[in-house]
Amino acid sequence: MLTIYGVYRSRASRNLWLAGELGVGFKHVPVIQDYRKSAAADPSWLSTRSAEFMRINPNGHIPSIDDDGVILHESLAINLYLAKKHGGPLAPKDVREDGEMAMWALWAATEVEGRALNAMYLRLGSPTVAKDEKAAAAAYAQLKAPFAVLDAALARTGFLVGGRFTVADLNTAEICRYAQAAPELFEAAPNVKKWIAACQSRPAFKAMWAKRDAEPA
Ligand SMILES: N[C@@H](CCC(=O)N[C@@H](CS)C(=O)NCC(=O)O)C(=O)O
Repeated sequence: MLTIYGVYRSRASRNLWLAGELGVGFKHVPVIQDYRKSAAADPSWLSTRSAEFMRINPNGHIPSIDDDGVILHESLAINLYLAKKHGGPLAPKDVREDGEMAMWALWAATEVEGRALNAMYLRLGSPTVAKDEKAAAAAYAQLKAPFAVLDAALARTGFLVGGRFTVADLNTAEICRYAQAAPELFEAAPNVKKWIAACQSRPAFKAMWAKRDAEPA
């Protein structure tokens, strides 16, 4: 049995979306970020720093999974593992595609994720960051170059690996989602705009998103 730890309003969304794509049954344990534990829908929800969850993930971060005793952390690594375990079109068909999917996961995490989150907090504000539109615009400008790289990669087939929707698209789209408070970035990268719309129109994304919306903000 697969258990996914982490509320929908977290990077666990990546794993919850993928489980839906794969049609894999799972138990969901809604562990919530410690800094917003007052938003828990139910007092039984664990927080990321609770002793019980820290025994699962000593980093005190969500998501984690327990897949029949295989305990993994790191949302993108979890998705690469689940895709390979269950196979099918989302998974790599050979070692070359495996390398390409790992490359895109690391690319999105290192070239896009930190910048996109920082820029989003500056544009929209967060519990710890005050809104600052000038700083937000400067932060979004740092994403122009990686978005141009992504746009070029999508130009031929509209997907990142193997000419079909795979876990590489899912992982990368979930990270690029953090930049969607900046429509100007997507206007400048039409292939990225079309690709993320296609990713987010998938039934499994919509099902995940509906559950995320139903969670307390
Ligand atoms: N690189 C990790 C990042 C995990 C992470 O920072 N998760 C956030 C939620 S999206 C978290 O647990 N924050 C709560 C906390 O630090 O207490 C991954 O992709 O899984």
